[in-house]
Amino acid sequence: MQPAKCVRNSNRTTNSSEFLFSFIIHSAGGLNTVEAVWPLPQTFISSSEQYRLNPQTFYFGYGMQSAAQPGCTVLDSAFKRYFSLIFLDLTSADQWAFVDKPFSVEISPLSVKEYHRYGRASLNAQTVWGALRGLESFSQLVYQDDFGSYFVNKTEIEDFPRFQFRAILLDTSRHYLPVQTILKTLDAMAYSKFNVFHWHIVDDPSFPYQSRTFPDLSAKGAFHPMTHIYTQSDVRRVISHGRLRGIRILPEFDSPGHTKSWGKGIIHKRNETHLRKYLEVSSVFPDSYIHLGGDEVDFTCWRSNPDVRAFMQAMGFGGDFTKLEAFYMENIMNITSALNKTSIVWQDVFDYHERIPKDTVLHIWKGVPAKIKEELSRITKAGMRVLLAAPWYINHISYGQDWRNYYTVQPQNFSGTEEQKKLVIGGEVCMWGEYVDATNLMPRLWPRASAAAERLWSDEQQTSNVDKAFPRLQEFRCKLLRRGIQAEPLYVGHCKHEYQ
Ligand code: CP6
Repeated sequence: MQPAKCVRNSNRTTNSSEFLFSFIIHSAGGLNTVEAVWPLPQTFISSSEQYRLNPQTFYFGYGMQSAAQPGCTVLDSAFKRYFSLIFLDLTSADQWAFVDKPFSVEISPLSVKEYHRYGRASLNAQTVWGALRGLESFSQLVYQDDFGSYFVNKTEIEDFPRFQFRAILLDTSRHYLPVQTILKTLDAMAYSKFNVFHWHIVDDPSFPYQSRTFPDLSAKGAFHPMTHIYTQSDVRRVISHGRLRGIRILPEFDSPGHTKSWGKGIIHKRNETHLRKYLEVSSVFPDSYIHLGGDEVDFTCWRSNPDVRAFMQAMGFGGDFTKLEAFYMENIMNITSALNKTSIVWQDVFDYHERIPKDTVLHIWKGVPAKIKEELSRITKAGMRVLLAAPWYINHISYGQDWRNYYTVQPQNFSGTEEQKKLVIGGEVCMWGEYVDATNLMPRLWPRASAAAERLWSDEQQTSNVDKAFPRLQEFRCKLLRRGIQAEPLYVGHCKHEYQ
């Protein structure tokens, strides 16, 4: 929880109100840089006027008019983080005297003209989350000359995200990912302005989540009951690390399919177990969304079970397993609603269900491009919101520059009304874990996920040329290396700061 020091939505982890941040840097000087910010801001006006930053005197501060003030931990800690990221090699810091005015951050809607009196660089945002995005952009503008001095060019940026949901899925069931690896991924997500971490935490192979209510699930279902689990304190660390970076944690407890690992430690008391399970999930994870899964239900399993068949007879479902699936999903979607949370489910659920709560989000994961468009039309026509994952299976790899495919996706290019298109709330890069663990996660994710990040953040028209994006993404990848992210190369070339 935040003290009153950072009013305006800073307590909400759910509403990605990152809208409208802008900043202006005034200066006098010489050199030039390319459009240095990834993903591309909505408005970006830069000049060759150069401005020198002195690490001895530079600081981030709150504007006098700002609704956020010292004590707002989200911004206090972001100031520290971005100071370190900008001045990574402080040991060789400039020694000469130079008096900077502060970089000031305003959290309140002021008009552009009012910035000037606060200093040479000022950032204006409607929420702390918007301010975080602005700090990221500012940090990407700073560069060093051959002598190690820091510079920023005079720049004006106005920015906001095209889509409110910009997610990355990690799968911690096929392989366990150490908490450190997850935290590092959250760091890198913030660099590309992703704002949702979809934690596909359990699945068939293992159940690493250590439940308060049902400790046997991980005791018996994890790869190892002590070393390959996420304790309650691990989960809290992930949530707080994400929150400080403006990243919501969306937990997925996929069922009724993909639940083999649950079998070892489950308690067989159907209704009561259900409620207690979702009560725990809804209280451990503060986000207002819960992902319920609902994909790829294998009916042969149910068919093989006499208890299941007897239950179906009693319920009047006959031999129709889709009715049983509908019954199950409706049950857990209603429990989720009763707990004041919104459900996200994989698209399969749409096919068998008439009674889906209206606010449920359908998650598109399958199909060739033509089929995906059809599905987007069909589901949004029913007035349901959709989240698009299918074009961004980043766990799939091939020789060459497949980031270009991720970049050229057009999430709203399907037949439908403007109203329907608005129901596309965003997209998700999926890293399914069958062939991925901590050894190869980072280079597989970055910078390929960043290509999708620009599609989800930036203006469609301004980012329609993939060849123009190439040098910018190469440059951004070098920035990731400098920050210690093992991002793989896009093609032939070198970076000033190679990965150490
Ligand atoms: N695991 C779970 C998966 C997949 C899904 N659910 C999946 C399978 C094939 C493809 C993409 C995703 N590995 N639990 C489906 C959402 Cl191509």
